[in-house]
Amino acid sequence: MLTAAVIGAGMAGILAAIRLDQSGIACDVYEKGDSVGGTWRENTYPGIACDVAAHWYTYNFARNPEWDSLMAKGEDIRAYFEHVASDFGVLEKIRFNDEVVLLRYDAGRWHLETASGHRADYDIVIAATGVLHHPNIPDFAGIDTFRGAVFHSARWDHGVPLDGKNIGIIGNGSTAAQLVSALVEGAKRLDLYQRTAQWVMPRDNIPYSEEEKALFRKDPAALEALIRELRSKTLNGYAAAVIDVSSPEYRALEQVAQDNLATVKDAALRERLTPDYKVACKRLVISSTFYDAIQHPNARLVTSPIERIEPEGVRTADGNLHELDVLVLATGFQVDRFIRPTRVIGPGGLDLDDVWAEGPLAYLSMSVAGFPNFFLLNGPNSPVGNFSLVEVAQHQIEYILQLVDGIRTGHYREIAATPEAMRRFEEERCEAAKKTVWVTGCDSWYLDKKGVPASWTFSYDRFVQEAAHPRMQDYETR
Ligand code: N01
Repeated sequence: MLTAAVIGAGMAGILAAIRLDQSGIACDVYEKGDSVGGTWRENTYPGIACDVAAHWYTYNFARNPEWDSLMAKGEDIRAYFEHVASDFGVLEKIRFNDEVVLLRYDAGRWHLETASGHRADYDIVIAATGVLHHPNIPDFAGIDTFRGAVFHSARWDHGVPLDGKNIGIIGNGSTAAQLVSALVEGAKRLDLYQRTAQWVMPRDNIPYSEEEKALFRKDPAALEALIRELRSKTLNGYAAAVIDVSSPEYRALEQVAQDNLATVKDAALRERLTPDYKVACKRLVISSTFYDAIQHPNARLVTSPIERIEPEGVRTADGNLHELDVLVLATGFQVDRFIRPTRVIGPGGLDLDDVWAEGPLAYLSMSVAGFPNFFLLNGPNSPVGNFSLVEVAQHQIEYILQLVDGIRTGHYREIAATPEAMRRFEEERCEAAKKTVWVTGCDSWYLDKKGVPASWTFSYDRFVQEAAHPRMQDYETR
């Protein structure tokens, strides 16, 4: 029986474990944390929710008729993944609290080592380590001198009281927008330190009635019809818009964001909230509450650049000291890490860190030339954006299982993308990037060091088509 190691027990790792098991491949899952859920375990900040429709953000073999509203709370999503992992027998396969530090390909197998010294060999490795995983903690001068509590949004300290406190939030991405909405009411004062204004799309979080939930329980076809509708609305609107700024879909998207901004009553505040780049160049903030929250009497938008952190609070370039009790770094993530810092050494000592020295690449986001039987879920250049990464991972695991099937049936022992396929994919991807909104004059986590979008730059349909069946001529087998 073939054996596989899955790295990470978040949404994609749970999926991989289930599908490997169903395909007759024995697998162990390695998880450095103490529970499943990945990003939904790590991000527990007040107000956390998924701005992708909850029903679409589920595995197609484990739908959940119980969602309370269009977009689910973080804790409910985490509970969903915990349930699925338990129901499908994944929990027993997981080695918790042990980080994989080394993967070395030797004599046709992957040798794995963990931080605790555990060792094991596998035929196949699937990296399901997530994208938004390693917090980006900017090096603010004086941050160590701050007398209050300071933490990153993905490392929330629930022991720190917030009610009646002066709270500062640095950054104004999707995380900060949710935080501001959740905290402004209870805070004495809430400062939002904005370096670059964001476009905000309104989306009401419509609740599902008990009747609707009863219907979804009784009639899975009705639930599937709803998911098809949610999916096509996003794919025909947002996903089509961002890859072509001259499209009618893009103009429609632009209009909604501009109309939303126009609802900010105070002209001076509106001016400061107005981005100087195109709608959706950065990932859209989806929120029907953010503009109200930032206009709340407790809220202050601070746009003077941060000069340093002092014991009492934040000193900005205009000379003002903003006294704070709590400082939250909603400053995003290092998005080019993927499986790293785990060392991955392929045949002949090829080091993944060297191959990715200029930035992470993978053929169709799943296979790296020179690294046989090593696959990634939601890897480099994978589709990201305001749509379901669960669905993306599902397409990818089915593709990977097709590649693995050739090993299982003895057609070959090893498989990896050819260097030529990787090169061609990357060239086409960079060419397609030129038409996307992400390169129209803003900085964002979508762009790599060279300013090229690190994500899937083609249509979502193309992703679905490419992921349907491997083109075997793009693979080297032995
Ligand atoms: O992080 P971000 P995020 N000084 O990278 C600022 C997903 N997500 O955690 O724009 C001052 O978007 C930075 O400023 P600037 C979603 O995919 C999903 O909010 O670079 N400011 C920016 O404002 C999202 O896109 C949900 O000028 C600094 C902010 O920090 C992704 O996570 C909810 C700074 C970082 O914004 C990341 O979102 C939440 C510095 N030195 C998140 N460094 C869903 O609902 C950085 N900033 C699915």
